[in-house]
Amino acid sequence: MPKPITQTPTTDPTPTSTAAPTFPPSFLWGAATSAYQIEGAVREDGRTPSIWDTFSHTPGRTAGGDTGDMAVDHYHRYRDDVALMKDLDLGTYRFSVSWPRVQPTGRGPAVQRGLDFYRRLTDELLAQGIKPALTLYHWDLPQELEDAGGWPARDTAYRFAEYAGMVGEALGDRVDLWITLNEPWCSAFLGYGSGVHAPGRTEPAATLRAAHHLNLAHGLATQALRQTLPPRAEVAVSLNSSTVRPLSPDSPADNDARRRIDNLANGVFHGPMLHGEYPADLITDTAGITDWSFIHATDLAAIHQPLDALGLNYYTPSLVSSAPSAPTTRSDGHGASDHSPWPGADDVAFHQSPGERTEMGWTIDPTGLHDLIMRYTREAPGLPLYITENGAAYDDKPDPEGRVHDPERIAYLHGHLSAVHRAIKDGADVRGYYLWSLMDNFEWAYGYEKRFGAVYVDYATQKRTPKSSAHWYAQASRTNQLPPAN
Ligand code: IFM
Repeated sequence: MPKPITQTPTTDPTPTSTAAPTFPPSFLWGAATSAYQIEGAVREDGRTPSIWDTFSHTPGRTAGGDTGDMAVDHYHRYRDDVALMKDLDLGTYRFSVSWPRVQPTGRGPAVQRGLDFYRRLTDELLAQGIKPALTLYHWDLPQELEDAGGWPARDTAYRFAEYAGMVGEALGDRVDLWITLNEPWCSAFLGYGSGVHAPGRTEPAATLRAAHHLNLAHGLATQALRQTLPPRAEVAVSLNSSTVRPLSPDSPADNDARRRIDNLANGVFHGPMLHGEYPADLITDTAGITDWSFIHATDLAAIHQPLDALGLNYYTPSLVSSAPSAPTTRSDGHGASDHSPWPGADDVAFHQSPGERTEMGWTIDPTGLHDLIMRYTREAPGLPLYITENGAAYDDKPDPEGRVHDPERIAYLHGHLSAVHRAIKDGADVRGYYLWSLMDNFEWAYGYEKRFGAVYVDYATQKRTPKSSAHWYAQASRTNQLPPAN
């Protein structure tokens, strides 16, 4: 992974005025996490292993052999964590439910002890005036479902809908914002394509089958939720839609590479979810890999459910060019693998966008977020948007007094929130923003090496220390305005 360049951090380049940007009065300020990244307690109260337990315990899969066994022990510390959120003036908190905790093995009845944890968590949030936002699937597929075929198997979509209905029934009285899937692109393309995520398979055709069954799972789960949730509840999905740019804007070949990656990154999900069809050129471009005969006659109608909102997760844009002899190990920012996550696009090269980078090696570019918001404002007119993830990893360390100063993260947040503000001014209906992440946690294949938190966690003691960015963000949340970045 390239080292980040540390210079003056990038800000949104076209601020609308010098006054502190003020957000709409109902704008929600939140932070996000996910179950496997924070909970720990992987063997408690009936939970069974997920694909991430298996993957992280497989030698060589994660940095340092790190696992989520303990993570940041949120399962036992949730009360203190909610108190911390209250101290930080968060208006909303996005968390995910661990499927193998509430429905071990992915089949059969829900386990009360598993559901009770999320009841206690949401009760605590509500008691503190923090709106819970619940994600049903943030990558922790019960291992038994992977053993039965995983996402490339159609049955997994039915299993997910059943699970969604159970959670909807149990928590529908206290959660008003529901997100079916988090970043299905990562589940399909990193889990079954490049294999850098669980379950670590590297099968191009299975990647596209997985994408379709994730789409189907989203549609069926949305229907199941509608049957149990009160009318006030919003149902959404969080896509890590990518802003894809051609290396040479005047090159037809680079523009064609951009088009193909855009279909594989974005259209493969938003096509069926928002428009009820896959992009026709995605099907023809990948004809050498699959004939897509796994799409059944009623699937597209099942996937194309009315949504109440769309969640967008954004970190950095992609820069691509046509490269007929592109190497198979790619620098597309999604981890090193000899297998491409992009089926049928071996002749596309990924480039590092110019500019400063975070500790992930990801270029900081708030204009990519503005572009993304405006794209979905056009793509889905009238559909409210939430930024369900945005944030940056830096190599944070406590100073001798134990304080953690992270001015780079403040600059990153300032730049991206300014871009959100600019998009709202340009007519986008963005209802809220969830900083990734509330606290440092298990960053998947990178283990605990990368710190995304606004709150520093000392992994030896589990002590939480809000970084200066947490205090900056609390002020933004309290005042509904962006404080200066320095
Ligand atoms: O940590 C992840 C999160 O689980 C999903 N979105 C991207 C984050 C940073 O890599």
